[in-house]
Amino acid sequence: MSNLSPLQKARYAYEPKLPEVLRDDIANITAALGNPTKSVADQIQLLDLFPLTYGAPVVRFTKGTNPETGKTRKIGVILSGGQAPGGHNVIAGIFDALKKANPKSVLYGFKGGPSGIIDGDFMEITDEIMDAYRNTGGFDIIGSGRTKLETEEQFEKSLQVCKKNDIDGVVVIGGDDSNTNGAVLAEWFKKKNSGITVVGCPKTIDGDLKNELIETSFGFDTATKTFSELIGNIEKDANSAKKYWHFIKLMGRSASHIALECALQTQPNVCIISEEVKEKNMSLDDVVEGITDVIVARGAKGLNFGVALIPEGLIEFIPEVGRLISELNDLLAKEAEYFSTLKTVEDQREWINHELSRDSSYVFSSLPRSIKMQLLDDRDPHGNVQVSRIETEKLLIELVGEQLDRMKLKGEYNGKFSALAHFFGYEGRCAFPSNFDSDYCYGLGYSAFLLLSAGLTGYIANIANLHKPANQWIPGGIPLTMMMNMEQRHGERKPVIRKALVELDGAPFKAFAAQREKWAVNTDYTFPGAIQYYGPTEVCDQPSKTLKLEKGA
Ligand code: FBP
Repeated sequence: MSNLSPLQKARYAYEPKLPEVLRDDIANITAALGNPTKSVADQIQLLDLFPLTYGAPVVRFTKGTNPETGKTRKIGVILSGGQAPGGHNVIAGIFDALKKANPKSVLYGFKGGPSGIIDGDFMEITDEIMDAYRNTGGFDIIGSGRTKLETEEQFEKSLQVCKKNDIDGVVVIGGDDSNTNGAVLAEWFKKKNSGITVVGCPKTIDGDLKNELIETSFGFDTATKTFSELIGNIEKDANSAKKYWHFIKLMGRSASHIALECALQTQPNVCIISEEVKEKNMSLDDVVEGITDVIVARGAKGLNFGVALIPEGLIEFIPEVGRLISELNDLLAKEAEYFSTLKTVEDQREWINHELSRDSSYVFSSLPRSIKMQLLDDRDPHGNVQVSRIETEKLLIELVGEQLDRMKLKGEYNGKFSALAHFFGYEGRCAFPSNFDSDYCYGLGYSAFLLLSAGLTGYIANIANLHKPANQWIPGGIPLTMMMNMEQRHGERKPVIRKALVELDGAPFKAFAAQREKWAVNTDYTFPGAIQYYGPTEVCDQPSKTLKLEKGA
């Protein structure tokens, strides 16, 4: 192929590093079962909803034999939700483990996300196809999608597709919502005595699919390294030109893990952490004032430039806006049909204002027109506001600018303020996976196969000890129900995997909080540079700062 870059060719040849136990002959690995588990909350409701898969034990792979490993199998894999670097390596891990266990076994890829299993749209992944995607970014091998598997009709169709094609195992590579889908599908397949098992893999650049057992979701490492490279470059530019404030919104949905990790890597002047905004009950005015104070303090030192990181979910965490969004979510879910009959934006806004509570109606009216429109945009299939489409960075530039103008009039500020808005998200989702993500994902794929071959269902593949070199990693599986609780979605209580938000008493936030005042007024930028794939291990194989701090490494 002539359109291959030299790096792409080199990455094809990269051999991901596996945990020690997975390096053995696949026939010599078995699943050791731990104690029964329970969900993080709402145990009674969840037991009721998942009577067949609830409470299964945690699994660890060890030396031993599993007579089922060598069975001829047909496995189907789904890539679900937003792209995250390393997805192709999860598939490569499943593929290699499956073929090592039995070369006659077949791996199918469901095309375009969960809709592929419902519609029976799939392709066989051959050696040739697999080799063209190893260690590369993107989900283009089979495509991805955001269809939510939630109706009995969809489950039944998926079951028929698997039965018709003798598929005995399904791997769902996705985030919290997609793995919730996986758990529901596993329960359904079991209820139907189908013998078809389902396991998940923790994917999302957002880093919010983690808990005390899942140390990180794949893709977070590469995406944050990519964003940090860009932020570092912008910091260099800001410090060279000394004339712009750069407001950079970073993907991550509700959680601020990405913003926090990038702040730890680049030491910007401002980084807002949504979880802190909520905890301190800060209003939009408070957030604006906090940023303005830094601009004024720097201006007083003649530093009329800077870099501010804004997590994309911030708007939801400002308590008054959060309440507004939650009312809007319920309203738009319950009255979707009526809302769709309102043809003009003015009609929509008038009706919304009328239906909202008095406080939310006031907040809604006070927002700029563009933000109002973005808040009324379609929800994603899981009922979430699409925060990537809300231009919070521009809103903050506008509000900070107005505040500085008022201060100028009163003679309280005489510096300059010229701001540029950026949004980094899509830039990082399909980068070549870092060595960490390449290795981690390959191990996850391997583990997913081993869970299926042990006959386990309703699990998520897991690797622990990730702050150590790959040979010391500990692979296994966690029952999905263990991570679940009940939440309000589309106006109803639904079982979902609990999102991990930034913990304000966690080591990463504490490390940031201890230094941010210094970073605000000084110009202490650090320049992580581009991800390195070849070279010394301390340059190429390091996990994220968040992971290291969380593990006390
Ligand atoms: P997942 O939760 O599916 O991993 O997606 C992550 C994400 O990149 C978010 O950070 C972002 O808000 C969203 O996807 C954007 O969605 P879309 O790709 O549909 O624009």
